[in-house]
Amino acid sequence: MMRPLYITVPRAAVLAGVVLTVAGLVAGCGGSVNNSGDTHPKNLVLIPGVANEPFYISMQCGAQAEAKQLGYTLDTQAPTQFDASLQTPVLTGVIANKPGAILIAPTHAQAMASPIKQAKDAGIKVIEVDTALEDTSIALSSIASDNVKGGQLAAQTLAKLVGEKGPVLVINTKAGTSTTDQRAQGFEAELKSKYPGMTPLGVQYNNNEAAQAASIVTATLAAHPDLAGIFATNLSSAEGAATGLRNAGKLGQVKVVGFDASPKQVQDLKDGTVQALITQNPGDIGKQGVDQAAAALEGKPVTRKIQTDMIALTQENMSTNEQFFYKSKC
Ligand code: T6T
Repeated sequence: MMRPLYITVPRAAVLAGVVLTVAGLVAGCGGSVNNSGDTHPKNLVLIPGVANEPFYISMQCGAQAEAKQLGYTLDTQAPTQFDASLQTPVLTGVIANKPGAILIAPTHAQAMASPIKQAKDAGIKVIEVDTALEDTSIALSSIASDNVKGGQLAAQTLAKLVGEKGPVLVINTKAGTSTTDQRAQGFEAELKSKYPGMTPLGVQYNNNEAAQAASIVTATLAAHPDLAGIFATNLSSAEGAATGLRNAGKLGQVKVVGFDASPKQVQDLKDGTVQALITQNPGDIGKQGVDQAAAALEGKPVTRKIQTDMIALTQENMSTNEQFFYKSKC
């Protein structure tokens, strides 16, 4: 049976309308849509990977404080999930408002290139915070941890914990996330070159959902009851890995090195549920992102690549490194 044409056409039109409405609403949050060709040079917008997540909240706190200090306003607009299809309409709405600069954590190294290029083409200064695009010609500056090195540090830390032997698993978030892909690469390369006694079981993806990370642990333990260690490449992977081990009654027996330091992760470290956390400095990423945006807007020199601190937190050193714990509010 032939499908009536009107179903297809209006659907496309309705969809376009929905996108415009969402963009308009998002734009509305930051003020009225700017129809002139000019940008608002004193307005900055931060677009994190996902809303309400301690890593990005800490980044926002650092960015907000610095913006205030330098005489800029900073608005934050975030997608509800870490997904390029949800981050794109948020970005489109922000572009319509023509802020002077956008600080963005691209949720996908390739899929976000074309929407972010639209910001650049609209005359908006683009600064990458944390994650980055594969195409390095779009953003003026990228501020992030050295994620390959973070993965290597995780491998060294896990090697000590497991006595340099046994099967080890990597739980990653979503393929195409520049940061966590680099952490997994750094980890695997370090194992290969320095720890022949440790057997990599490969990388599994949790779609940035802690519950999926917990299921991965359950399934891996069923196939490999001798699992020695887990490298969890970010907050959701590490929180979920701890839950999976708790459910399986394997806490302490399987060692976990996680990335990030959310309040739950810090509690898991205190309790001995996980043994180490490679923490980043998201507040500094936000602060330096604002500094670079301001420099670009004021015609001052901009630094293309800036690397921020990371440390391996353990039960022994955590009390003297509380400044590395992530925040739930500013
Ligand atoms: O690990 C951080 C961030 O660096 C990464 O790019 C995505 O995940 C986090 O936001 C933690 O959830």
